[in-house]
Amino acid sequence: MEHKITVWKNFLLPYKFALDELRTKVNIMVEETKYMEEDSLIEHVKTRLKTPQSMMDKLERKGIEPTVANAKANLFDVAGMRIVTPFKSDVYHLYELMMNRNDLKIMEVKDYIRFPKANGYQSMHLIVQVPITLSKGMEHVYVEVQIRTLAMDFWASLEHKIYYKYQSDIPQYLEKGLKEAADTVKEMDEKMKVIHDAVEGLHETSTKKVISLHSDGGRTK
Ligand code: 0O2
Repeated sequence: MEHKITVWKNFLLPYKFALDELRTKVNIMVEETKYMEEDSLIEHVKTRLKTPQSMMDKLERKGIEPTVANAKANLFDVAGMRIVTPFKSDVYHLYELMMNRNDLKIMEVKDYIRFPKANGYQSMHLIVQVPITLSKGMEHVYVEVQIRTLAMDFWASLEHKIYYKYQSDIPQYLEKGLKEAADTVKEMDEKMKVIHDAVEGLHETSTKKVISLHSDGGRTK
């Protein structure tokens, strides 16, 4: 048993390094953009490594023998990074910055923002290949990156809690409530962006849009 745990711990080490490397690269992208545009592209970043138990469970669910070799070949979310941004446009800006780097390779894109899941879930998912240099040479490690706005993240956290509480069998009234809340999230993200752009004087049209958000034509405070 002791030996088995050591094997899984050693297996996880390159994934930890890949998260460290990717975090540095994201920091550089964000700092550089901030220097040029002042606004920060991100609110916060969280990383996590799957536990050996959850990797074994996932492999078993897929009908695969739970070994480290199989985990390496079949699991692309052993290392996960969640980047939370203020606005939807920041999600796509970050995605573009990542795409344009020649030290990262985007292996898969799932755009649940343009195409939300049936339950209302919104997020941009990327599988990113990150190169790391070890004493034995270079390795390419997969990291699952989720990029979403604060509002989308708020929704996803609550939905996740409910999903686990009800063991995926969510009562219909809660499902309906979550779907409505997801529509509100979408609307809020759009409104906040319009207001932000108007304040920053980015677009004349944004100012007009903000005025039209006020039922009284924006004449009263
Ligand atoms: P954890 O602990 O959050 O990582 P797979 O990658 O094989 O598991 P799939 O469906 O192809 O399966 O992956 P997808 O769609 O890219 O989603 C994987 C992760 O996205 C999930 O990880 C969640 O973190 C998140 N996610 C996907 N759909 C939803 C959703 O409807 N609600 C919420 N709250 N999160 C979602 P895990 O594996 O669940 O666990």
